[in-house]
Amino acid sequence: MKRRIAVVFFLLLLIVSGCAQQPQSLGTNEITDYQGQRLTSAATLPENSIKGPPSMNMETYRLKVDGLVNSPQSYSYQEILQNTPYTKLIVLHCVEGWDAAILWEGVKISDLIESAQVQPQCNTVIFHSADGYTTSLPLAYIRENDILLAFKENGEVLPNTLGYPFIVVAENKLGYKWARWVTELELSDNSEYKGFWEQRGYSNQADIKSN
Ligand SMILES: Nc1nc2c(c(=O)[nH]1)N[C@H]1C(S)=C(S)[C@@H](COP(=O)(O)O)O[C@H]1N2
Ligand SMILES: [Mo]
Repeated sequence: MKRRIAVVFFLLLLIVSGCAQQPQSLGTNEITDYQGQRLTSAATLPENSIKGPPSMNMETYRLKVDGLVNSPQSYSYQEILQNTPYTKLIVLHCVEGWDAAILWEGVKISDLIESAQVQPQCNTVIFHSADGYTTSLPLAYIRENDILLAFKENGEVLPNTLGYPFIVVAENKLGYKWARWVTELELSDNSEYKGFWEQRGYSNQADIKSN
């Protein structure tokens, strides 16, 4: 009987301690694990952009959707964020040999371009960035894989080094397809278009081998 009381007492103690107020984090909101997988902290990534991270003026920032469209668009940062957000855990692989598992949050690129009324002959999206960098991806790949334009990584607003305000999450493609500091989505019918690294000999396909 005594033992029974002790057990009940112990259980009550567990419940009460479980209800005790948990301390609130005032520091970072960075997510470090997702569904059992360890995430890579952006702070640990090498920064290897062609000219170093550009400083972005968000007062004047616009994301343009143009090229072969009937209704060219020019969106502010806030307008982009009004689209439905999605999250995905996707690994970024750089040709330099490192990779990073990051939980991305962003909007579907297909949602952004449809309102511009894409002309039927389009097969390619060319990405232009604030540092002069360019790269491209097939339009069908973007539509079929729900490719995101991310504004958050691991729960936090993209840091400048990772492309603030926006990075293309080109899943299953090598890092040089992940345009950062994106300022323009140009719809094109040139499937042979070659961006900065592609002109210098890297594969335009850029598929990652394994995984
Ligand atoms: N605008 C822009 N985007 C860019 C680059 C760049 O130089 N400029 N580098 C690419 C490369 S090679 C990689 S691996 C990824 C991630 O680069 P990071 O290692 O500097 O984070 O960004 C890609 N996007
Ligand atoms: Mo890279």
